[in-house]
Amino acid sequence: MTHQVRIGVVGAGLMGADHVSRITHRIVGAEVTAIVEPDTERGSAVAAETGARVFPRVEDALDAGLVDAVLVATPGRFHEQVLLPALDAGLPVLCEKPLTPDSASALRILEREQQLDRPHIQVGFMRRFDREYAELRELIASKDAGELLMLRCVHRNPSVPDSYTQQMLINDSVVHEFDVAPWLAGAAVRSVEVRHPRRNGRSPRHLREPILVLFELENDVLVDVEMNVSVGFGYQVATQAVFENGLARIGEPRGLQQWRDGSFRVADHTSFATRFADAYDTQLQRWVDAVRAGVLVDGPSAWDGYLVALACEAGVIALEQGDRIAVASPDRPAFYRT
Ligand code: ISE
Repeated sequence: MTHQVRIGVVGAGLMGADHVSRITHRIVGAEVTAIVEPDTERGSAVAAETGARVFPRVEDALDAGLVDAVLVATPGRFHEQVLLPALDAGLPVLCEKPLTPDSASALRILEREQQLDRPHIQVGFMRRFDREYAELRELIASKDAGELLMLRCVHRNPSVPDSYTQQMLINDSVVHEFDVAPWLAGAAVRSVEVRHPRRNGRSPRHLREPILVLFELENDVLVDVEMNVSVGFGYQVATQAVFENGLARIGEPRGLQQWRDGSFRVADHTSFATRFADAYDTQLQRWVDAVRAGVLVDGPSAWDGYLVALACEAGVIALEQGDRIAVASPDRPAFYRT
């Protein structure tokens, strides 16, 4: 493709607007030509900086012949109704996580995608594009520190909106660890268990959190995730990897350091938008480059999204029942092996 990739962004909420701005100001080789948003006033406000046309339905944007690729940034429950027409039109898609909210709908997407000549969907698990995560993955694969034994993860949000439900601890938040830990360690999830420490008095009344999620991978690596969404003080996503011959840590605060008034302070993030800003940029640039090169996907595929959906379903059962729940992670079909 010699011209700019013409991207249709579906959903003009927080993530959609952020991606529009990223494509317009920081990414090369692409432009936003269509915004799909049922709230046309909101769509027009986001379109203002781009000159993109606003459509209420994805089908209308596709019929207008204005897009070469689709970026899906609606809430997950609307993904299937966008992904299917985009696949029918044979267009590459970058779909914000999750692929879809459950494994049955994810499977429908896989079936439709496999009617095409190659994978067309990339799922927006942006952590895979964070430099430190990539370095840790290389360290694990190199075995320089011996075999990986454990991944000890913290995932802390300052607060969550009232619309955030108990199941979202798994489906909206731990969903990231269900993608990134298998990617780091090179093995799928085998089982999930959820434990509850003392409840945080700061938590919204309808949430029982923090939670401790323990999951085993098929290569016996054990992963623990402190999922904690009412910490107040900041946004932290950090991992300690325990090896046979050493430790590695990523995600430590790296902001401005100050020694003052008898104390030491390091500036830290308060939102995933800044913590993963570089990762979001890299993810989008690499996807655009892949689309221009005709490769279409350079990152987690719809198959990865399906495996995550299976792990999340087990995670929600574990959250509700307290037992260790087995996850049957099927083998990757040839279509998804690159
Ligand atoms: C949010 O939707 C995200 O994807 C963030 O990365 C995560 O940290 C947060 O817990 C989610 O609610």
